[in-house]
Amino acid sequence: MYAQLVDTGSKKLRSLDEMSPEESAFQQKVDEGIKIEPKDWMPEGYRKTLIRQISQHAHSEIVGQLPEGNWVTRAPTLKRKSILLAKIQDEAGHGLYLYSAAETLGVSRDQMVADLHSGKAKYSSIFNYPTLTWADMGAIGWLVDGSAIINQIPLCRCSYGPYARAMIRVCKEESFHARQGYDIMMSLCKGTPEQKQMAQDALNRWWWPSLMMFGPSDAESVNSAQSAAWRIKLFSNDELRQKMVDQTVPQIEYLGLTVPDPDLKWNEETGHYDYGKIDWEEFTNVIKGNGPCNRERLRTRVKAYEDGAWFRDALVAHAEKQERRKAEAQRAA
Ligand code: BYC
Repeated sequence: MYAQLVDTGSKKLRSLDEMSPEESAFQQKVDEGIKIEPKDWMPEGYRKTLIRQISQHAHSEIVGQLPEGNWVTRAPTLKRKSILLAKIQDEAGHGLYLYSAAETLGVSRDQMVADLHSGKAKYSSIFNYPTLTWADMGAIGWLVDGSAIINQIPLCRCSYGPYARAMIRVCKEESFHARQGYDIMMSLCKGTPEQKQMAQDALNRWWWPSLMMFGPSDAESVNSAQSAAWRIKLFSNDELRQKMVDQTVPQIEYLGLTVPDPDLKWNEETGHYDYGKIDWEEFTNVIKGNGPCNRERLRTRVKAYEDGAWFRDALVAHAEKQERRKAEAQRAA
């Protein structure tokens, strides 16, 4: 599929001969698997694509704290509360690594944050759904972080050095998150019939949005061909989505839950599960800003940023004071 994607792309994309000498040298480096670093020459489109993807990814990590933040005060035990807090804090860290990686491409943090707050920049569709019960904490860790890992493991080998390196630590932490999510689901499924029903209800609500996380189908994905040629994408949206289904169905069966897809069945010929039709209209609606929680998420984020202004001002004032003291000490010496 990846080869197909590159083939489809190369029909539209220019060949090495049609490129400027700089661009063709860049493409050959990418083809040979040599990492591109911030000071290397790169096509403007490559820089812009990376800024778009890495900043969207960073925003997703930051906005992704909100649905789980909703349950910190209501976690069922102190142990679950401290685990959830640690996970949410990890997501903030991921956002910071990613903003830093994007900054190496010449965009400022202030600009990226302004684009998120104005609604110009996207973040993952998945974080625009509500978290109605404690089981949603299990479903998010297991399905959402699980999908994130499937998407992000290949990014550890992508062509842009700072992004690839940031992804290594992110993936390690995400795998811990996915396990804690599955652990919550296991406890609920081994509990009372009501608890098991709560787990099934969370699976029913998060299953399809989790499949949508991987982006539009390959036929509809506008950025894939070029991103594959630049080795930003090593696998297609549909390929990764299929991997998620194949990996997760046995986990659902182990929990004794039912996949909320009447069309799901094992295909002997392909060696993969066939799954039902994804509601792409719902996906388009969510990424256009009309999902169940889009407005609430942005409002909360903007308010948090504004409420934190005094703290950022204090940090800058402190740093300036330190600088002045250092300069005075140097003059006195
Ligand atoms: N949501 O041509 P396509 C996490 C947009 S964080 C919203 O296939 P591309 C976690 C896409 O941007 C998870 N928008 O695009 C955090 C494009 O629009 P623009 C975030 C989506 O970029 C906390 C248009 O649709 N992970 O896991 O080649 C707690 C056409 O799509 C979505 C990443 O960001 C979506 N789901 O491929 C727990 C990973 N899908 O920008 C967990 C890095 C597509 O042209 N990103 N769009 O206006 C990627 O791998 C790629 O950007 C995508 C999309 C596969 C997501």
